[in-house]
Amino acid sequence: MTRVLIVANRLPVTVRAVDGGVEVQPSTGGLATGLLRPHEQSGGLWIGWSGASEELTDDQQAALTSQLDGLRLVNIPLTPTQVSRYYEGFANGVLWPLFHYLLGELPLHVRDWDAYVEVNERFAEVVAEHYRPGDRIWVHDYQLLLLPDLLRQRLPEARIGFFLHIPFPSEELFRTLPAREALLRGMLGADLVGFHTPGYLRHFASSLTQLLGLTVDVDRVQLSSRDVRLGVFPMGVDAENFETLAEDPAVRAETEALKGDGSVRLMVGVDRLDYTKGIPRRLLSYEKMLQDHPDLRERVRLVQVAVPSRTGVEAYQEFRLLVDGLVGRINGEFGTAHWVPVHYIFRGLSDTELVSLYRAADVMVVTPLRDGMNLVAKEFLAARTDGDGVLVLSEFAGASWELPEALQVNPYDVDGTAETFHRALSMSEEERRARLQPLRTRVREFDVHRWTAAFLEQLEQRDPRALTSAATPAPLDEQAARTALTRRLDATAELLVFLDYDGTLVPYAPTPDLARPDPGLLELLGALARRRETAVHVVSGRTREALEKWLGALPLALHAEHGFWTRARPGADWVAAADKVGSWREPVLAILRDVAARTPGSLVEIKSAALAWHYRMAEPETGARRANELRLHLAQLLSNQPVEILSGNKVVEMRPHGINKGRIFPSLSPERLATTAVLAMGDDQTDEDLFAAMPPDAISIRVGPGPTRAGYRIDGVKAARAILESLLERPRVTPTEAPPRGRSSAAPAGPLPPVRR
Ligand code: ADQ
Repeated sequence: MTRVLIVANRLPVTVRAVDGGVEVQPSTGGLATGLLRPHEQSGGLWIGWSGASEELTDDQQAALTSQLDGLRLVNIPLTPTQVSRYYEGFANGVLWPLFHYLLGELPLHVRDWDAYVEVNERFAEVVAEHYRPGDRIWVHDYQLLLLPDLLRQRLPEARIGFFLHIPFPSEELFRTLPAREALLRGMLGADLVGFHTPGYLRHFASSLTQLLGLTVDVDRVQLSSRDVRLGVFPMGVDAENFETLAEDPAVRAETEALKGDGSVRLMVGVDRLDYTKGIPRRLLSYEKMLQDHPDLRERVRLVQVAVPSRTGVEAYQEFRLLVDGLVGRINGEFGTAHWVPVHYIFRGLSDTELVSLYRAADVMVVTPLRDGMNLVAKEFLAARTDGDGVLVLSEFAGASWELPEALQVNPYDVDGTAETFHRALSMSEEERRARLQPLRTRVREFDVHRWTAAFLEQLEQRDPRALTSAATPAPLDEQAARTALTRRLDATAELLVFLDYDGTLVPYAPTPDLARPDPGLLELLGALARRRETAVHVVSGRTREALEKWLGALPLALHAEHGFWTRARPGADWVAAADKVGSWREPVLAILRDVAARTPGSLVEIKSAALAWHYRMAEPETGARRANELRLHLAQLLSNQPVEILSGNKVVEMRPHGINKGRIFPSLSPERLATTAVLAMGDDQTDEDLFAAMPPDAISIRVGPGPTRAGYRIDGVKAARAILESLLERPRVTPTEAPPRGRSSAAPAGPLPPVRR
């Protein structure tokens, strides 16, 4: 079986320094349980920090390593400074509150970024040291957002998955982070990025669009050399284990003891003591319920368990005092000699204690202000083999979209939550059972093992639409393109060059009119066209007028509107490829004008044969959405018309059928082809027609990202121009196998003789 390398901030153990050595205890958290199976079955490694923050002696360190080795765990020791800056400072002090929408908990001045980078790099080094080809790497959570890309740089071929256990916040909030772009790029190093809910995936996709300008196609992001898939994998619990525990005699006995004679109803809350979990507002709602419904006094009890957590972070120390104060206030105000309204436990519970509470609860209250998933809610459901009990669940817990039959509350609405608490306590047994049953079924079906398997299976699969699929070999890089070009030039006598304009020779400008050629480009094209035995064609979607105005004086062949119009040489007439067909134009133009009016920053371009709607300056998400709607609408409208709908780079274009850039390639005899080097460069979908029409020996180059049939890919306009310049550095020499010079001066046997001097 393929080895899985699990990489998480923490190893699934607790380490304690003891006299003369260390004590290593396995931990039983949700993540540890879920991942233990692939860890054991795949024979892989788990790489992370042991949690020991104090400096261990050399002997203790050696004892620790040897014990961890036996469990196939690899420790990444952190210094006390790293713990305080990377872990408590940046990960828990900045990312944690921000990703949970709690900006008020952020420090005024964020200073620990460098420590976060340093530790992520340290993780990358250790993982790379242990990596063997064929291993799958699965990186976990917000402490390691940079790691996927750091690994990609070291291990370009590795299959890397990343899962985020906490929410991914809305783009509006995420963008407040100074290091926002670096964090997104870090995550994009993975092949598969997983989230608990579709909402988090949407927020991430929208951040990629708004902050990095990337296009996300539902669940896939196209980078220049590979695709990244996005997926939703709601994490589950080990339901079977909770069911077994629930039937344990010790649990049954404890449950009976907790219930007593049934005269006092039990509400239960179980959380880490964390400000995201909503404990203070939960207490206020409970207090409000006691105020509004005095009949409940002495007849209800809230058991609130809080495990100490992140006690080194200042915000958590203050938070503890707040909770202590509220508990004291409610107990002081409502308590009697016979009754304590809030039973507060500040420690971790054993499994038996925990499951007994789940079983004894009349109402389980899970009301976080924000929570990636929340496993407590699912553990409660799994434990309720008796089919009874009510779950009150915050709509801001990731679990809420999977558990709609729970009583959902907005935890910020203290009064509303108080009323829901009351409703939960008053619910009939029939309704309680009817609601619980589907919830339990879902928790049993989608348990933690299914979660792990689903993620790993998807990581294993190749995306059928990916650029790197076996059917289309991945394009080679700039260096390979140059080598191939040199080799081809050495073996041939003539050179034919086909160049797209926008995005290839000049960068995109806010409006089409602003993308005029700079003097450097004019000089480059002029020199290239004057190169011996060389013909240069510029083939663009632009109008005749634009090309004539900007490039007309150069000795180039120009092709406007994707090859609808052609001008063979300066001063020659523009020739149309077909009659202008037009019955579809008027209604389409009216639609485009309407869309442009409703989409600020977009505009309509009217060409003689084609119509285009450009949305480069529109707000990216609105633009992309309108483009989709437009394509769908036009596809229906034009289904029986001789019109093609094209999606270019931030443009939707309609043009007569059969007119595309591919048609301009002259038909050359096989002998002529053998002695002609052909180079084609373009950056968008319309250039794919050009590449498709190229002979097998041609060097076709895609400029920038996107799926392509081209043999090579380069970064952008700068690289494209550099390739053209390199042609000038290689003066034409007649190779021995090339035909005599006189022959090459004859016009090629095609409709469009290349321009030559
Ligand atoms: P957490 O924030 O830790 O996890 P949660 O999902 O509720 O939150 O898991 C807590 C775990 O700790 C549960 O297994 C629970 O049983 C246990 N626990 C809590 N209080 C306890 C107590 N007093 N005694 C003993 N055990 C206790 C992060 C995200 C979550 C996400 C998980 C998994 O914040 O949103 O669900 O990761 O992805």
